[in-house]
Amino acid sequence: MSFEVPKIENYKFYLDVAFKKARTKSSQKKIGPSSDKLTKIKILEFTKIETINSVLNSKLRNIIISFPNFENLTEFYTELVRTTIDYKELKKSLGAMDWANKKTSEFSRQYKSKIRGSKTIEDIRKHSQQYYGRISSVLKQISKNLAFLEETRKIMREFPSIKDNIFTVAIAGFPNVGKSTLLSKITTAKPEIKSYAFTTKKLNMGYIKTETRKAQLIDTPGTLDRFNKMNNIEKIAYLAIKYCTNMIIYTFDLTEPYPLKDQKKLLKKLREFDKPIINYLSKTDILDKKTVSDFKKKTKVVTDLEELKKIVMEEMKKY
Ligand SMILES: Nc1nc2c(ncn2[C@@H]2O[C@H](COP(=O)(O)OP(=O)(O)OP(=O)(O)O)[C@@H](O)[C@H]2O)c(=O)[nH]1
Ligand SMILES: [Mg+2]
Repeated sequence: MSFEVPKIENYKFYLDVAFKKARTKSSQKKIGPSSDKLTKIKILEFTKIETINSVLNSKLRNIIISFPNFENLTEFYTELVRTTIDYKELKKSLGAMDWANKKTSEFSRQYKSKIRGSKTIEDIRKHSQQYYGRISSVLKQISKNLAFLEETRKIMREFPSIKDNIFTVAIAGFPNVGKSTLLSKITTAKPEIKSYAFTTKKLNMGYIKTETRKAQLIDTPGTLDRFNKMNNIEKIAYLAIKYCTNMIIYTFDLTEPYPLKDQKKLLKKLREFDKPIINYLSKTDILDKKTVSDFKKKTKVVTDLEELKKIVMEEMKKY
């Protein structure tokens, strides 16, 4: 399932493209020398109308078909669509594209017929002007729908592509604790790593492979203890953990300004998902040995990456 939709422009853009192409086409049109002036102008106006109609039809149709069909989605994607997208408005907006498409064709037919019956050049000009006005007004009427579809496209662009039916592990924890670094160390993924918090703005995916099996790892951004106040990316991470993961790696960081108390609170929250959790302690290379050993006495935590991978693989065998 792909949620990649090409950029949706504003209505003026589509009018511009259509009118420009109409001018080019009509200037290239070859007309027999025997035609009188009235016939010649009619042929040119026909060419323009047909071009405008065909450009707009194809642009509007492409918008409609570029949006994925939201039926038969997995539970995760169904929830994702439901929580991040105004589905009713989306249907309405796609319906508006269809309406504009039909209106454009209708006016094109109607004005070609008027021009065909015109007796004077002035009449042709008058009908052409009216046609352009009508078409512009149709497109203007779907301006808000185009803007809504573009907003929706941007939201869907953030949807992760999480594979179904594969053992999946989420890496969770406070900002800046080293989640993406961990993903980059135990998989071949190359996520963005920065010294400041909130670096990860989309879910990063990575894979651990054995000869016969594959585990999917999701590096998540942000914290997860405030569903009602979450931004879209946090919601996506929350739903991914809820619906797609079989296991969680919780990253503790003792070098961080985030108090250990808060880090533990978040861990407790994650237990509500009722999935196996392994605790991983990051940045042990810059912690003094005593801090690490004291922490290990109180909390069951892994510091070695090979051991961490082994635990993941063992859990995968149960899956
Ligand atoms: N010394 C040391 N630095 C680390 C380790 N893990 C992460 N860091 C550093 O900590 C900073 C944050 O690392 P990230 O991996 O981006 O942290 P994150 O949890 O993904 O951060 P967000 O995506 O913002 O939530 C970077 O400067 C990393 O280089 C580690 O094991 N040792
Ligand atoms: Mg990160």
